Amino acid sequence: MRIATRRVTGAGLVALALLLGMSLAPGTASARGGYDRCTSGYSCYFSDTEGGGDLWYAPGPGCWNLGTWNPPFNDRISSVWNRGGGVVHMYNWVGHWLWIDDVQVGQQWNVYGGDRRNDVIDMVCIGSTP
Ligand SMILES: [Ca+2]
Repeated sequence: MRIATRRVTGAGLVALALLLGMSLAPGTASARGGYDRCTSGYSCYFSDTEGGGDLWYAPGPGCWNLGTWNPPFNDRISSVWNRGGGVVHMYNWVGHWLWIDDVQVGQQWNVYGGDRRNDVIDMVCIGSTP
C-alpha cells in the first residue's frame, strides 16, 4: 500500500512538473518582488524599473519575439537582469529589427520614463543576433 501510494505520488509529481513546465515556464507574470525573482542562469525582463512589475524570463539561448508570446511582453520592458545564458541583445521592430541595447552577463539594466529605450523592446536574443 505504501509503495502504491509512492508511485501515485511520483506520477503526480511528474504530471505537476509537466503542467508547471507548460504554464509557469517562461512568460510567467508576477507582480511581487524585484530583481531577486530572477533565477541564476537566466536573463530576466521586468515591466517596471529596478526589477519591478511583471516578470518574463528567456527560456534559453536564441531569439525570442516577445509579441508572439502568450501573454505578449513586447513594448513593456523597463529593466533587465542578465544572470546567465549569454549576452542579451535587445531590438525594437520598426519595419526591421532596430538594435536598442545589450546587457552583459551579470549586468542590471534600467531605463526610465523619457528614455527612448523604455517600453519599446519587441525581441531579445541571448548569445546570438537575429
Ligand atoms: Ca516596439
